[in-house]
Amino acid sequence: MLNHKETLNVKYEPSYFISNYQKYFLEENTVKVIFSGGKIEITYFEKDIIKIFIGEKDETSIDTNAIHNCLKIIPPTIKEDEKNIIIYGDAVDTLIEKNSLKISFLSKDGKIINQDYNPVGKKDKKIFVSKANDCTAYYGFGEKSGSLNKKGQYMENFNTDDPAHDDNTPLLYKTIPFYIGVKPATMKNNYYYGIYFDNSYRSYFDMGKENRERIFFGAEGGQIQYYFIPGNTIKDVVSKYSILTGVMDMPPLWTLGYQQCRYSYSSRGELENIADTFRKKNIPCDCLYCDIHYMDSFKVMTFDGIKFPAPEDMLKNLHEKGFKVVTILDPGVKIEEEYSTYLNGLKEDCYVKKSDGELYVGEVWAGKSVFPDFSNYKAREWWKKELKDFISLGIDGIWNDMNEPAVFDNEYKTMPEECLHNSNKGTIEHKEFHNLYGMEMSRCSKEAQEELKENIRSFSMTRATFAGGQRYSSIWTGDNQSTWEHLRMSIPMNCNLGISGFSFVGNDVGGFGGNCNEELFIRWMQLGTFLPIFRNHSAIYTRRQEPWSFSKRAEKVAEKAINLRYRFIPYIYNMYYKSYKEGIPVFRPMVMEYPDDINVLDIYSQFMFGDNMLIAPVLYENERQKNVYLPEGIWYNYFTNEKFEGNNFYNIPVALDEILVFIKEGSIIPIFDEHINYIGEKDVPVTLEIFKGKGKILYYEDDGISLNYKRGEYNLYEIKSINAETQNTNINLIYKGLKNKKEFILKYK
Ligand code: MIG
Repeated sequence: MLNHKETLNVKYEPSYFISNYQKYFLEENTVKVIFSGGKIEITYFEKDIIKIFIGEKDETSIDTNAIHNCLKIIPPTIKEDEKNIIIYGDAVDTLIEKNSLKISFLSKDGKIINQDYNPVGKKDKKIFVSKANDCTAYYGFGEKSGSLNKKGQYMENFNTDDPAHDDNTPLLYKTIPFYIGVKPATMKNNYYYGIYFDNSYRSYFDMGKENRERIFFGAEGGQIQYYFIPGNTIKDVVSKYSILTGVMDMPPLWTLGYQQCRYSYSSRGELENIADTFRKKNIPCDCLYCDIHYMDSFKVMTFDGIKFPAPEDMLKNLHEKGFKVVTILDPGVKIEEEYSTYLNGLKEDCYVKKSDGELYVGEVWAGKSVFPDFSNYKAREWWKKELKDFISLGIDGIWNDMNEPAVFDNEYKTMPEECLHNSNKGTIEHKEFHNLYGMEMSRCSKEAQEELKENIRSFSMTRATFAGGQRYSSIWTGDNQSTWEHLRMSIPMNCNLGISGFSFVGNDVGGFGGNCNEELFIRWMQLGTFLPIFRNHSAIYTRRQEPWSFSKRAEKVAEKAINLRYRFIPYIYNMYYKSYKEGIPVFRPMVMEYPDDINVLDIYSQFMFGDNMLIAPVLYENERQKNVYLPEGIWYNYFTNEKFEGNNFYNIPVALDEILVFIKEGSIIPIFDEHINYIGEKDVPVTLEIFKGKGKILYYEDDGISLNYKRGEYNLYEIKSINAETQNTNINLIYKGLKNKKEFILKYK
């Protein structure tokens, strides 16, 4: 096994186990192509999602936990000629060359969208799928540092705790083996497709680094199976990918407010004092976090009796002031004779074991600890029971940390890969479950909250997860640093997470490790307004980062950024409705909105916040001018109303207390036009800011807190700005599931 942070740096090995085509036949709507060593199975699902599985003779494909929906299988139309087997789909055909057993995906007019470079290879247990490197850009790959477009890059997936990462770090906290290719076409502008490699082992993606003619991906073990997902646009592919792996639920409205965290607020007095300071200063805030020091000797599911006396009373008190409280949860359970959580898990045999059958013991904050086996249903149910007892004190959300899992006392800094999980699919080694551990833990946090508080939306945040984890939990991108480099890095990272199905995303605002400074703090808070999750967090022994920690001037900017955030909450909530309905992220790269504009393929110094807002944050020290690209159309500076012609680069002055926000012509932006200290403090009407031009939006409304929306209790309005100059706007209630209809305030800009 490799040392912590070491990568395999896999080189391509063209060892084919595929040869000698024999025959093909159709079985339960799957095309099976038999060759001497095994078989290729091709299944067409609805929307032309195509599953490819390549296995030994008797091997059957088993999906990982990422695959969510039972997509409808489409009976295929097959044609065979001397050279090829062709399977016809609605938009994409699959061609298997009998001689080489290479696979290609073709458009209906016979053009190649994607093709194998070599046939699939297997060496020992390693898998190699290679494709021609014929795209201009590759996006996705989950949480990765470095540039937006990953063409020419090498990346690896093995969930790893690495606070000191930089732009060249191949391994980070999460594993999402999915990417989108953008391939130039002749008759239209581009072909777009996604490839989801459904394998939970340590995996690798070489996007033309080793050899610029081919890309390859593969894994250390497991099965060769991937889904090919064609689409008309990048958005279309992302949407289809989220049919395959699931979407997030509607978030509780309060989670869109400002969130304050610190490692750690280490006593009840300190936490309450932070709460009071927000209210005294009238700086809005919805949520405070308790990091590890709230626990008694770092024992999960406990409060320290001396530093955090009467937690129920504390939580009640904070609730009355309009705060929600989220507590951190680590997977490691301290070994201690009188500790009930430890004993209960032991009694029910819920911990991960070593290959010799003894419990695996690893050192974490609590000292020697054992680890719940989240692969096992019974263990998850036990953990959820412990969690429900704990949450019932009045806790509002769970922050799942250290679930790569991270451990301190061996050179791998994680569980050794030969440890055994008693999964419901049978006993499996940790090397198979490693990348799934965090996701299954975060799933428990969601389910426990929802089982306990019937009909109340849950909130979880997790550091480690896997493809499909968006169904269970929001994420933050782990430990970053208070540096300009990390501020910049967060933007392409969030963009690629959005493309990978994760919309509910945050980065530690202000930076976690190291000391922040005034200017960096100001710029990061300004960006925070436009992060899907606006959470400020900093590490123990570093400079504090509450809004008032730097200077009067910085406090004013922070306050302005937070107030702007609350102003945009109705807009943001509507963007989350898109994430819930269609898997489209809140935070998007320019290329997602303008995929045919070659100027934006590699732009990540600015981004789209929903459909209509273009954000150009300052990302360099001392920068007071920013170079901005505005794509086609007319744009307005949100604050000054200054008009700009698109398809142009501009150099725009931006003072220390400003961030550049552009609104597209014809936009309708729903906002709260009143100061509130927290969500639900009072009823605030929704104002529609209507910009010049024509446009329309769908406006979604529900109670923001219960699960009733899943039973149809919501309203949908179609709002059409027919002519902003003559103030002509139509509002139509197109779906009514709530008792009352909303009265909007109209404000023409
Ligand atoms: O070893 O709980 O990423 O957000 O403050 C560090 C303490 C453990 C890592 C998390 C960070 C959190 C910290 N945790």
